[in-house]
Amino acid sequence: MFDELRKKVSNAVKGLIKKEEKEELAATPEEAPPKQAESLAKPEETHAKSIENSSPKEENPLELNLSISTKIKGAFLGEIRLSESDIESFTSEIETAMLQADVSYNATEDILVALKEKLSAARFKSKTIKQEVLESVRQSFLEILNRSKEGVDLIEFIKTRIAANELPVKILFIGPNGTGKTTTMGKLAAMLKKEGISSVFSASDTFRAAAIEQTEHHAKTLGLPVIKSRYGADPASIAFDAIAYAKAHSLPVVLIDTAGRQETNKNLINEMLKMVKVAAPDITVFIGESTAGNTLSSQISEFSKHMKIDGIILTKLDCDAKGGNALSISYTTGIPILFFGVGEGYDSLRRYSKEFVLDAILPNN
Ligand SMILES: Nc1nc2c(ncn2[C@@H]2O[C@H](COP(=O)(O)OP(=O)(O)OP(=O)(O)O)[C@@H](O)[C@H]2O)c(=O)[nH]1
Ligand SMILES: [Mg+2]
Repeated sequence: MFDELRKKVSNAVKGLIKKEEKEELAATPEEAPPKQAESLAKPEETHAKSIENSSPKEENPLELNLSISTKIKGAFLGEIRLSESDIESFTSEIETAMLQADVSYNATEDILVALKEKLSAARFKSKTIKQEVLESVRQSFLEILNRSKEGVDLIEFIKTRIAANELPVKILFIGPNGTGKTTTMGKLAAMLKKEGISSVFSASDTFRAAAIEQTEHHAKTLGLPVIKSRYGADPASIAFDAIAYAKAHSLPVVLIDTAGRQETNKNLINEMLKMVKVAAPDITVFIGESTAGNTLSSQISEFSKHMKIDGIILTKLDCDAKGGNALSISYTTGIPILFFGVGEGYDSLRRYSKEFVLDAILPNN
């Protein structure tokens, strides 16, 4: 996940630094004779090649024309201030990388404004410029993540409700077809179980073939109860029964599966609204697959026109080399990400955190 974006950010920084180093060496022949310059440049090139993973195109991604004043100041003061053209070239490389990685246009533009400001104001030390530039990129990305609403900590929320004896907590899983709703419901049940919290499943997808059996399978594997009916039955009435079961058996959580639906299908959206009315979920989670790219935010926005969505779980991040959605989806939709799905197993649900996203996107050296 995030591999493409990380590689491109890494290339952009390396391109900037490589050029910077060459220019600096050229400007101080007495301090850095040509032979030494060559031997200094080589390890960097070799290192860059090995990281850039063999694509000849990516070996020298940036051709920056550092201004003469940049290199002279850098050479004499040991301090580098990037010229406007340096910054323009570098940020346009970052911009392309972000857009290609499915980061939304608005988020990209806002990140670039922040980044340009930071780079213009900064005085970099020659020896640590790479780390310092990367830190500027990290801070700019962080500012975008900070603008998103904080999501509820689901586990803490449930624990608080248990302590207050306001039960059961009802969690509804919605989203388009095949995004991972049922699987994620199973993963969440497993995570809760590890915390000592039991759930009951509501097999409210009565539409797709084998959907009920899929939920039953999770229930059996995890040793949890499932409330089900026949195919074609009213999904809302199954949710109603599951809630009654939870109350009768003092189970703190009801996990309600739903059939996949497109936001354009009026009948299915109406069916969903009935479910929301009957079950009155405490938390409605939109399950979206990261691989859906830029269509994901419009799907979420369309769904949220009909019902309140409390959080997003972004699945299949393990299958998505781009991963840019993780950076911008909350920014674009205004709805926080709660978890990432990073595989098919029960243990492949990761809690969202800004650090998790930044560490995954940015090269660490
Ligand atoms: N690699 C990977 N696969 C996932 C992830 N989450 C779900 N899947 C797989 O995606 C496929 C669809 O998952 P489901 O849970 O059936 O999706 P759904 O949204 O319930 O599908 P419908 O009920 O048909 O709308 C299954 O093969 C899952 O194993 C994930 O995070 N990573
Ligand atoms: Mg399903």
